Amino acid sequence: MFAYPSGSLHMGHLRVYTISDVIARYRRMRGDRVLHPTGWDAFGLPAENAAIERGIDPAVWTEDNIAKMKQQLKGMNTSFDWDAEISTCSPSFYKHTQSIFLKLFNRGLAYQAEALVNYDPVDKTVLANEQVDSNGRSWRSGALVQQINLRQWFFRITHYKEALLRDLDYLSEGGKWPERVLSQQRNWIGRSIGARIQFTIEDEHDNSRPIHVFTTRPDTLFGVKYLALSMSHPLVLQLAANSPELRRFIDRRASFTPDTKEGFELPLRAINPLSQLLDIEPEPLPVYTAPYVLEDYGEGAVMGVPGHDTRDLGFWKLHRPADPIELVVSPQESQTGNTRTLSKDLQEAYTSHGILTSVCGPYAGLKSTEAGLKIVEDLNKKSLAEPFETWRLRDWLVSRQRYWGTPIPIIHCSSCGTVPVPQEDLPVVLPRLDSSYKGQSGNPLDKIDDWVNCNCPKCGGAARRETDTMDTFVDSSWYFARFPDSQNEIELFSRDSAAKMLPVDTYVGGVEHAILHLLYARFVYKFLCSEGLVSGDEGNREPFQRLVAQGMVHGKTHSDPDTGRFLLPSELDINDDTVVVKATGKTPNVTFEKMSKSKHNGVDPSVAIEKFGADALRAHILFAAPVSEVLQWDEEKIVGIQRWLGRVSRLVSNLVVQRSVYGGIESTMPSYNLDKLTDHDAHVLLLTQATRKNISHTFENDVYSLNTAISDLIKLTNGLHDIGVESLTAAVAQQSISALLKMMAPITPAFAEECWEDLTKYGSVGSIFETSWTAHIITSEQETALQRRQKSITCAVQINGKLRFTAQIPSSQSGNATASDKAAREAEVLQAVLATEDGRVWLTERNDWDKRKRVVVVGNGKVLNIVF
Ligand code: ANZ
Ligand code: ZN
Repeated sequence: MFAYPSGSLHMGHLRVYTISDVIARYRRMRGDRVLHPTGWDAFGLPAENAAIERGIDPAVWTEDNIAKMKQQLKGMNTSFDWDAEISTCSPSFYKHTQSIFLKLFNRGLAYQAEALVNYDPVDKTVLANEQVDSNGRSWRSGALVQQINLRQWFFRITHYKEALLRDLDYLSEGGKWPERVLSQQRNWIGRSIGARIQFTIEDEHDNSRPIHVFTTRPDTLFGVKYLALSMSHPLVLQLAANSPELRRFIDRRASFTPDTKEGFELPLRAINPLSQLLDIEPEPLPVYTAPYVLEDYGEGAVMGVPGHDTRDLGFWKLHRPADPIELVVSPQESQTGNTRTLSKDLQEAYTSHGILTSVCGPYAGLKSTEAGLKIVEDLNKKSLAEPFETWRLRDWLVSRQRYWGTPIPIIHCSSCGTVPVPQEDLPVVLPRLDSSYKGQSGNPLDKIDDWVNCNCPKCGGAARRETDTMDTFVDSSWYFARFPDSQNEIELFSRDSAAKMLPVDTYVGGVEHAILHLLYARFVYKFLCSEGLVSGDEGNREPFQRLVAQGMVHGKTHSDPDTGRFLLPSELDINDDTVVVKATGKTPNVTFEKMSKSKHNGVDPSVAIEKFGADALRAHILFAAPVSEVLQWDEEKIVGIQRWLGRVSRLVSNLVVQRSVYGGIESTMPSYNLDKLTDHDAHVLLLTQATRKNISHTFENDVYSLNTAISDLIKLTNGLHDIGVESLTAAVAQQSISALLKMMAPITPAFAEECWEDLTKYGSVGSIFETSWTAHIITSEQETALQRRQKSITCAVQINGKLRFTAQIPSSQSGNATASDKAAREAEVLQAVLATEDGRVWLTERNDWDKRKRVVVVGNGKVLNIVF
């Protein structure tokens, strides 16, 4: 995902681009043709605010920021294809954003309608949501923001709702996208299958009329206790005309929270359609208007079933505390024989499916789903219900009454109406915003007369340009499709380049974009497919074939143990292993939280790069947490990575020294004479081979586990270190170390390249990135042969008489016939045990190896006894 050019990278960028860079570099080494592009999501409010506050041209502000951030990205050792770079605010890009708008318009998928916007009555301007503070006031004038209706542009994303939902199944196959993102998409699209049921409403004068509700649980129809209508239901508005009390209730709407249980009883009665169906005496039900009923969902009306719906239960208990609650569905079959289950003090609604109870007449004993279908079917015969589907997805409001966005290519003519700008007149270029805009309010475009006034493309008469610009989500809904052909002036991209490169193979980005950005991109891609611009099989018209969604980076946060106040770094006394609050001398509370200015826990990636080097940071960021999880940024832990890199670099220099002995490099599979290899050689070759297999798998299929790739590489390094280059056959040392460097190269590119250069000074084989990546460093026959001779045994290690751990060590090769054989075996056992992680911890950390008193090897290495 490309970045917003705020002016400086944040830790999230460091994380996301490290991941994508590792994948890109690995794929290139594997021989794939890789396009690893990036660009800038360059429109949006902050640039415009800079113009208002400081009189800076948004274009200049943005370009400056891009230049800075590009330097920072390069400082991260990323391998982006800068040739393909795009910026959404450049006319050469937004020309095509405008042409997508026109294509949508021509298909009736871009349209105008009235919608509520935030309006500042003092500045007389429309505000973005970000410009309204938490008290509902304008960020600039401080006025209470009003909601007014305004004609705005929409994209008809709902036209694609079925495909948007269905194709999530395709993305779910084989784990192409993470399930949590898929379920967020599913919920947002929100298809509900249920029924539309007709009740009869009677007023005080016994006039009756039908009203419809949408329900997903027609099986609970026997348990309906009331109806609730939204506050803008036509019936409610009609009644409000003659009821000041109701009017006052409706006027309080802005103060209701979404989970309020408030309601207002209307002078109406409702009749359950079941009474008509089953010919039973109708029991009139109360009717309310309630804020919890959404006006633009379903029918804007619900049937209240307190026994089986949590919100309905809360509502009922508040308004009718003395009335019974009916349970019409029960979990078990055995209870179907129960008579009416009545209760006033039901604590929890029974919201699961089950079996209909005996109150349900002819439906008693049926399972919920079956009963629901049957009830609707029966009601349907009398036109009292029909199966019905409701979607949560709404059309996409793309109008912004702002300057710094893609101009909507529409001209308003008093005789011809809404006229699209002809394709050949694109781009409609934004006029420059000079310093005179400082301190002004409203949409600057409205005031730039020589831009707004134009001629109608149809009749040639005087006309006005549309001054709304597009939501920046429109820019980012298609930018990725531009990369394969980013210089194309005529089309979005050529069919040829699209056919070669689209869809995107791997898309990496923050999980915070799980809903809107991805949904919009999926929509636009499907549209481009329907237009024939991209080919894609039905069912698989998806822009991102694999999505890697990384978790957030949280910062180390210090707060005062007494007051809970967040502390500035300057308020802390930080020593090597202690941190105290300067003022009180107490130890601060340490937590990890989302980085923010108010918590003083932000980390500037550039400063960290200066301090630790980009490669150490890249490795650390991957190592510190699995890709999908929150990463707790703790710089104290980078030393571990630095130590590792130091160790690798020493291995390389040791090998370079040894090199006078051995000549060439890059003999990937030397024809080893296995018989001549030592046990150490065998061990190292097998370890390198295993590591290579793991790493290839991780880079290719399991990017989410990149953290384990680092630990595998550290293990291999330690294995090589413990044995020592000098104890290995030169060719083996050479091969393993160059394999290690290659595996590190995608992660720590500069470091690996530098080591590689040292190693190949005499061989001169070019960049490490030009070498090939093979999944095996020895043939599988060699591997089996080595494994056979490398049989290991389990060694029980006792320290001061206590069994502490067991270790896998090589079995004895010689027969231990002589005393010197025996001594050699003892040395071998000790070395093998020390080379294990447990061995290191128990013998060198928890105990001081140099202070050992007695070491006894029993049974050829089955037991090792050490006394300290
Ligand atoms: C009766 C009922 C009984 C319901 C029960 C649920 C459980 P989803 O799944 O999200 O689509 N509903 C319908 N229209 C509504 C509106 N405009 N505002 C608020 N709520 C509305 O939810 C569908 C359910 O949400 C519907 O099924 C309805 O409550 C409620 F045991 O009908 B149900
Ligand atoms: Zn005209």
